[in-house]
Amino acid sequence: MKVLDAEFVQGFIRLCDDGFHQNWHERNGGNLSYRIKPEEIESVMDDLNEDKPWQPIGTSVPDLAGEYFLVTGSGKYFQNVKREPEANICIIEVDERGENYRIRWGLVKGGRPTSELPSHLMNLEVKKKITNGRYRVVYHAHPANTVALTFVLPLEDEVFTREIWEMMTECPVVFPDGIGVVGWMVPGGRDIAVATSELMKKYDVAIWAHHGMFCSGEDFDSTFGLMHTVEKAADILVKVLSMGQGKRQTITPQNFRDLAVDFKVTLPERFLYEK
Ligand code: 2HA
Ligand code: ZN
Repeated sequence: MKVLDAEFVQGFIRLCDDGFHQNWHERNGGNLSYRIKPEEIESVMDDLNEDKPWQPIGTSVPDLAGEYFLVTGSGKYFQNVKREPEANICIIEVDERGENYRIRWGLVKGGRPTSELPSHLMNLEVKKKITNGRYRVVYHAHPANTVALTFVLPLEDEVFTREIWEMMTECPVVFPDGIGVVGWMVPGGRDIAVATSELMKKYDVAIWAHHGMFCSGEDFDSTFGLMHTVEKAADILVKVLSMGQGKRQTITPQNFRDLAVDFKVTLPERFLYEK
């Protein structure tokens, strides 16, 4: 099969296009990665090349050794992925030590995988381990309301989780484990990758202060839906804060406990503090 005919590739392209239309991907902002299933890579093997050199990942991901990933290209625009996928995304193979990668398909006009490859692969490695291989998608975007909140809320997991949960009843059902936050860091390197993958051990959502958000999930729909839900709640919170009078009423800690019982989710008590 041709790579572009594969369902996982079509799903990847659709997420890029949907994200662009949400206004989350100005210029070359954001990046996406997908850990390809063995039967999926097998189905497109005839369409892969083998002439590109091995390059260092910039970090070490031994638990991803020998696996294949579909990722966006560094400096490429989400806006262009649907129009010209073979020039803007690529399939990479990770070597047997988990330290190097090579391009096996795509980026036909040149380029490298996403500048955030260390963060993507370290997050995918953590998620593979703790979900027994279920999670396959890591998505990074620059949604404006979530970024705006990093200028006015304390950069604490408990506060971000609680304030965003309060904005929409379904939030704690969609992400019962909460949200992690890191203070401002230089993007693109190993340090921010390590900090983010530490958060991914506990959460499916990590916010980078004054920059953007990372989400992880089983498939494209659930990962995009998670980003969408957090950003929608952040949009409401920005409106509430902008109205200037504070909250007159809200969802209380006991309301969350009642919700947890009926919806059969566990909500950690550290997020249900008295204010
Ligand atoms: O430009 O979003 O974090 C791509 C990015 C880097
Ligand atoms: Zn970014």
